[in-house]
Amino acid sequence: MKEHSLSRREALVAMAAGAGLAACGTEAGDSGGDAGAGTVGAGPADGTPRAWVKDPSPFVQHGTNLETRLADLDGLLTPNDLFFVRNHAPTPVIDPASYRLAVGGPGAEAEVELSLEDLRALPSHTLISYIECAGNWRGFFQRVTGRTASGSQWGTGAVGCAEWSGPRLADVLALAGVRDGAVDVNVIGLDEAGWARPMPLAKALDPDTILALTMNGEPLPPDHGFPVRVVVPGWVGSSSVKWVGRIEVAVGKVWVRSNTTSYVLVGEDWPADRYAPADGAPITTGAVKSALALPYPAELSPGPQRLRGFAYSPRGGVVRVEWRLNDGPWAPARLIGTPEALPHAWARFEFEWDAQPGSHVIRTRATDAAGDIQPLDAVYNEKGYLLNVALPHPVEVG
Ligand SMILES: Nc1nc2c(c(=O)[nH]1)N[C@H]1C(S)=C(S)[C@@H](COP(=O)(O)O)O[C@H]1N2
Ligand SMILES: [Mo]
Repeated sequence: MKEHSLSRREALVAMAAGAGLAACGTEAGDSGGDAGAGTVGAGPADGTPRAWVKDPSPFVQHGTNLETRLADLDGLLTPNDLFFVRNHAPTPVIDPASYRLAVGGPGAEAEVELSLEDLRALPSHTLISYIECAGNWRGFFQRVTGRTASGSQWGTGAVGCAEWSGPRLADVLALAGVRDGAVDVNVIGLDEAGWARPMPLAKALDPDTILALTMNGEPLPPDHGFPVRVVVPGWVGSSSVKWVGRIEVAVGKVWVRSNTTSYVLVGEDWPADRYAPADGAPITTGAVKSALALPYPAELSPGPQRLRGFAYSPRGGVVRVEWRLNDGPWAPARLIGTPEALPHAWARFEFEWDAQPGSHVIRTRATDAAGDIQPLDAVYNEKGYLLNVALPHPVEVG
């Protein structure tokens, strides 16, 4: 494998040298991201500007974003058509023939360019991983802390679980060669936002950090990053940069929008001076959570029935889910699927309930492989990230 990588890298370096590599600039921020691709703008055939390509009708719309209704989901894998969309700018439509991925930077030994064919020719790694936006559940801050957090008022549906496959980021970095002094790897998108999220070299080299070319066995849909997105299991969704155009290996810490002003914890508990140049604590991993596959609030008929939901954690998956009716005792729910086999996937859970007429509150709480459990009290942060309180879910039975 190593020899293969080396000879391939030499070939690519030679190729890149011949082509003059004009596209490889020094852009390390999150405002550019125009390296080597044919971005041709967004919008459906009728010319109506909108932020996504997929049919938005199954979703709850929040500006440029689409929230999944968890009640529509059933199996382990979220169908591509029902997977939530979090877009900081409209979905770019990228021509796969002219697409190039640029890899380089001060921490790399060479600047290389890879076509989609080059990426498809590399050894492919497949994994099942959930992706959740750090702002998922933001809309509940008012209810559980008495204070509204700023940003899209998501319910429980900025999360989904899919099977991803593509080359390991480590194998792609090896084609450019990583220098001894490399510190951060910044992954930069080709959308108008130039969305980017740096990660430490060790996370970039994690065997489960991949450049996904497929989602649930199909080429990535446009809204989910076609032709290439990075999947960073365990880290919040903002790290899984879509429409990757450039990968920059840096010799110092890289500060961009996604780790200085967005996706940072801001509030009394996170004094800004401690985190400069960030406004607060930059978020990496998500939190252990569980949610019912029901509308919020839910309306149910009386009588015995089975309720179900989804539970997930970045720390080895979920090992236990409990549920509680109003102020009653916690009772175990059944878990479907083993976290040992799929450590990055979400778990499904279910339990039976003999629903009595009236207004109820159902809470669920998950415990993960590391022993973390969802708290009963929420901690407020101004931008509304990582809420994982055992969520009081209103259920009207009539
Ligand atoms: N290029 C790019 N990548 C991006 C984003 C973006 O706006 N642009 N949004 C990020 C955020 S905040 C999230 S939560 C996930 C959402 O992935 P999805 O839209 O495939 O569900 O993509 C991440 N990757
Ligand atoms: Mo996000």
